[in-house]
Amino acid sequence: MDMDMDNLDSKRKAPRRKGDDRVILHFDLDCFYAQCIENANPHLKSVPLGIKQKSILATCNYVARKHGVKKLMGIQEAKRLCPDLVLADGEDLSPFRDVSKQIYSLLKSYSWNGRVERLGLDEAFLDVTDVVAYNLGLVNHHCLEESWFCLSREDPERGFAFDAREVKGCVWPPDFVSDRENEGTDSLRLRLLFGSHLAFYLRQQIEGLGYTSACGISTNKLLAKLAGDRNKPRNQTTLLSSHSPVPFLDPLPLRKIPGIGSKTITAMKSLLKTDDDDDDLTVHNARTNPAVSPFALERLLAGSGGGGEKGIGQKVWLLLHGIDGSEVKPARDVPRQIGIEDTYRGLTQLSQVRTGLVQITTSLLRRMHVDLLDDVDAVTPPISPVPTSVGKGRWLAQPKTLRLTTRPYHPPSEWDKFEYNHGRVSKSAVLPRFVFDLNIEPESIAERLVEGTLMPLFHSLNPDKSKLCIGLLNVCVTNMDRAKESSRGGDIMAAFQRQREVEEIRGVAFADEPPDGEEKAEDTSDDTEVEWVEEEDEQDGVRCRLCGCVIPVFAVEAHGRWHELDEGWVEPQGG
Ligand code: TTP
Ligand code: MG
Repeated sequence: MDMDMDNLDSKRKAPRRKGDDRVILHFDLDCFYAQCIENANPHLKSVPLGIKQKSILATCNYVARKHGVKKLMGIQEAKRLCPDLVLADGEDLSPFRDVSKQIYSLLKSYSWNGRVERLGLDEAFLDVTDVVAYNLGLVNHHCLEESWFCLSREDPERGFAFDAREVKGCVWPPDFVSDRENEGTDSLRLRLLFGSHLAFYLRQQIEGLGYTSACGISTNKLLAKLAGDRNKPRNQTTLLSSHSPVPFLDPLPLRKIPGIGSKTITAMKSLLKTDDDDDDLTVHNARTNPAVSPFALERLLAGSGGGGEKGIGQKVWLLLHGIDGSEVKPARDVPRQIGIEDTYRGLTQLSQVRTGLVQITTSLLRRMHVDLLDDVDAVTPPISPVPTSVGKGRWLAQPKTLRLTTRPYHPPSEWDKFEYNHGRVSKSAVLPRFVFDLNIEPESIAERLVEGTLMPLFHSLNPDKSKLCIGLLNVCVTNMDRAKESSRGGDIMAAFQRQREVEEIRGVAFADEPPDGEEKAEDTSDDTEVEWVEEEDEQDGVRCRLCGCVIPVFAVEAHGRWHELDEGWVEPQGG
């Protein structure tokens, strides 16, 4: 044990940087929901605009931000600061998801290695190491100002002209001076410089769709994301510190570091023996304090009661030094699951539940058409005033399972007693096959699904009708059955049918319509959702266990829903 301690404590030395050979871009759309609404209503672009969800602003445009209005601010406070604030409803997330998918598809189309990872609805990482390396190999070092950036290996004319003497956009540190004479032909600076021009080009393409963005360019995901935050909106920042990112990170509040959540901050405070406000606790405080070491962090975070995974101490220590080896995950053309939910101020009647379920299920079917059909013409254009009617196209994947989740309503007076997800329960059933019939209107399918499957699931989750008071309904399809490669050019539905027959023989149950949803249902207690914790020092807010942000109590629901948007694209927590 002592040997281990010595060994680990010797690692308190600043870790050596390795893996600076990547070029990673991080895109973050500016005031995303607000831009979506503005594009549908261009007259709103010049006025202060807030996007309302229940009693808070999910976001606001930059005109409103000039008046001091902020994301997740209460409506009353925002109106006080900016009486002219125009409010638009942001309850229906479908338009935002549509735009998100459109922008993600655009970014994917420029990737050679398929490493395009979505983060929430409006952020994406791209690993463009290969594109940059290819272009570095082509560049004429004697005529850098007239360079050509090739976007395709097959078609040399597909690309754009650029000046390879200068980094495009902002750089950090702002006074960076390059030693061009001695840097060689494949220096870190040159690679990042190429990355900056590609980032600018991609931002212009996104602007072609009507959306401005910020971008960070660096050698890993952590640094790219933090670099992009430096100059917002409609800008980009390349982190050029060739020796160490430590001076870039040191002044940042610890809570700004992705991967450092509330548990780590609490552990850090106990090591530093401080009660300082989280905003005052910087990376520098943590990194330079002798009490903080990989071992000390491991003991607190992974040891008994800590609950973190093994190696978390070292991981946090590396993050403090700007080292993040995590890969940009390959893009998936089909999400793992698709879920839609809504929150309510206590539904007490079964008829209200049924109406809520039909609404959610109709949105879910529309979402399945957008995400799972391969015919782009089949879907409504983003922010269309006309809802999608019957879809066309072929299913890329068909989910096999339908899951219903409910949670009781907790009035604000009880929020100090219960965690956000207190009382959350789930049950699943086989997803009936009529759902994939593209000749039936989604509304009719939704009605049938609610009557035949979702209401029976609801009854089994909430047997006591006298105590009915529902605060959340979530309907989710999962367990994706992908079309087989061999079916390309053939009949995809037939391929699904064959696959199902094979699986039936193996003993996997499929039913076109379960006669009784309850009978078919299985318990899938869902512990992968957002968790919230009350902390004594946080009088005004609740800390999110996922991202570490302190959220005003009234904004908890909206923030929780925002995390749950990731459901379809992000690995389950701890998974
Ligand atoms: P963000 O990227 O955090 O915010 P933003 O794009 O509005 O603004 P910025 O220019 O600072 O990037 O989140 C993206 C969208 O997600 C945002 O438009 C609204 C929504 N959202 C929520 O609904 N709840 C939340 O708690 C947060 C943080 C965002
Ligand atoms: Mg954003």
